[in-house]
Amino acid sequence: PTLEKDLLPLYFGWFLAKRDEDYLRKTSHEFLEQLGNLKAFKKRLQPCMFGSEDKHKLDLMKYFAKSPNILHCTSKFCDYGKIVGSEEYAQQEAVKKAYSKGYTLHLSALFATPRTVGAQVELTADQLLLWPSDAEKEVMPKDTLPRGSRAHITLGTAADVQDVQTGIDLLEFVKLQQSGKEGENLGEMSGSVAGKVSYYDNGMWMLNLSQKIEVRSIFSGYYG
Ligand code: ACK
Repeated sequence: PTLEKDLLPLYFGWFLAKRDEDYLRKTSHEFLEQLGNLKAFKKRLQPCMFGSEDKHKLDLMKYFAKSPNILHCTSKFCDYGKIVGSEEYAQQEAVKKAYSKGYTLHLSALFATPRTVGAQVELTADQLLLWPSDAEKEVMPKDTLPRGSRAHITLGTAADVQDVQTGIDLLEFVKLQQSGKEGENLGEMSGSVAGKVSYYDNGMWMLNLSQKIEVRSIFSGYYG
């Protein structure tokens, strides 16, 4: 029997190798711990923001209650083919060729908002070939943001927030940066999360890593 059509996954993306996934989860915890302990962070907490009813009991790890089972960077969300353009995406030569191949992802920043915590992924030219041309427009139709600006790894979300929000939050940072707002420089982090911390209002924090984190990944589809 011949299959008429390939099965389409829930999404295509880069899936982190186990050891690098473990390392990134640890790094994420370190980021949240240092952020929670930052004087400037506590000072700028709005009532109830980040579950801060009691400033002395603030626990960001608890606040970001959910974390994806498999850390990944989504390239194309297909919803098993229900999303328009999924079939076309899957049929692209570049996508077929890349399937099951190894890629190194470069993480340039970690960020936290009252909704999500994530890593910013800087896609290489090779990786951009697998990036849908409408990914940014989908979220911000009125803006022209650089291709690949939405590329991210979701590290955690607040209790009632969906994973898709992480890329939307990242685009909010990028949009502010594009309009010349660099954020308020409010200190530094050290160790595995060394870098400068910037604040962008409304509880939006970004750590620009002084050294990019590199993680190994496999480009594939998730069918679960
Ligand atoms: O963290 P993420 O990129 O956000 O990884 C998950 C993955 O697909 C499985 O749910 C992402 N996702 C969910 N809905 C959408 C959507 N409408 N557009 C783009 N990505 C999505 C989610």
